[in-house]
Amino acid sequence: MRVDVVSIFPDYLAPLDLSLIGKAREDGLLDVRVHDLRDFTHDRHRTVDDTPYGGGAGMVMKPQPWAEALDHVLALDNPSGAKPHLVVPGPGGQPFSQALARRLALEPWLAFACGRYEGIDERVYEHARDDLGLEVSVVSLGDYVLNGGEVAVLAMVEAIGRLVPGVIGNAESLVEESHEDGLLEYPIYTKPSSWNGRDVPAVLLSGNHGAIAAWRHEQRLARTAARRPDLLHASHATGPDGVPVDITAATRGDVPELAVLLRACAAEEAVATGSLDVPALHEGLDEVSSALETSQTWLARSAGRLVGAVRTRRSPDAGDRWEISRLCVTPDLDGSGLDRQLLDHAEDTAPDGIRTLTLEVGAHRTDALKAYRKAGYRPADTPASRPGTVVLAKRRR
Ligand code: 6GU
Repeated sequence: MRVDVVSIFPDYLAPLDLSLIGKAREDGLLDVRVHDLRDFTHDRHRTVDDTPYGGGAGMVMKPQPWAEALDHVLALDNPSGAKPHLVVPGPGGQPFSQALARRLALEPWLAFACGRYEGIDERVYEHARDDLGLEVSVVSLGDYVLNGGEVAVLAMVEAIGRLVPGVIGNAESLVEESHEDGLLEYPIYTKPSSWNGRDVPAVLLSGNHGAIAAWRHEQRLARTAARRPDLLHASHATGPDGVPVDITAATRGDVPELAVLLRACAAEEAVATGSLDVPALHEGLDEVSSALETSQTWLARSAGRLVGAVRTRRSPDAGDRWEISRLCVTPDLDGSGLDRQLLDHAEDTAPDGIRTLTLEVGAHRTDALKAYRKAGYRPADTPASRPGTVVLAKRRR
């Protein structure tokens, strides 16, 4: 992976030479290049900032040095043939997460633009998107304010870099870690078994691997409940076949994976009905992406893998009706209860004022019809949108 960082404090990024990331650079797995923004100024004072139009506190980074710096980065030799994904760290961005790190780790080339002061002139973002054709993401480490993006870049490059194949020798150590599956890590111990009057939990010395795994899972749940209750969805306690499932809102980066999942479910339905008149079958990347604007899509992930999805929206015809659609689960989790979890989630996220929940389902899908009946759905008098399907409805408590 190629990484370019532009900053007015290039020395700040010196730690990228150390430890695992430094080793990955030596091994040729990461090609990290740091650039000084001031090299792209032309005045004696190497000025990169100026006062804000409209007034207000602080200074704003000028567009011209940034445009030249980006041109310079784009003109550098570039074996992948791709354009960089431009990441701008800032407290006003989307939250950085393990999921985002995983997506960014798939990019052949990342460029980081470290802002200072109050930030960068907005036209730099527009120029990068519209004129240079770059994907631009503003990304925040969390809800607090740093003086500049450099520390954030150190954190992000470390989190992303370690996911690049080969950077971490033991790929297994990447799996059972805090945040990979939405639970915090269990407590760990090493020798001696008794230290300062404190003993290692006996189960860990028992040699009973089943008991150890069960204890560790309990510890993960307890710890997550105590420290990060926001991460705990009901589904963790009741996950299908003991697989913890995390349900989160889909974002644009999820679209390619989501489109594949929806196609798979649609194909199954097409085969079952012998008809290609299944709307989801004809949804490509663009349709799945634009549906994110007009509806909510929820994704179920288990250990990072996309295993299910459901779409919800307020009915455009009747404002008190909540439409649930595209409920889809991977074949290996069929019958695991995940579909019911997704349905519950779709219902739980309906806003106040919703009186009726509706679903449209193929009339031949007897198993699904039975499951929806069990969940409280009954045939509705609303007309179906296509032949061979029925609309089911449920009154909201
Ligand atoms: Cl990425 N940048 C700055 N300047 N402040 C932050 C941040 C980033 N994330 C949280 N606070």
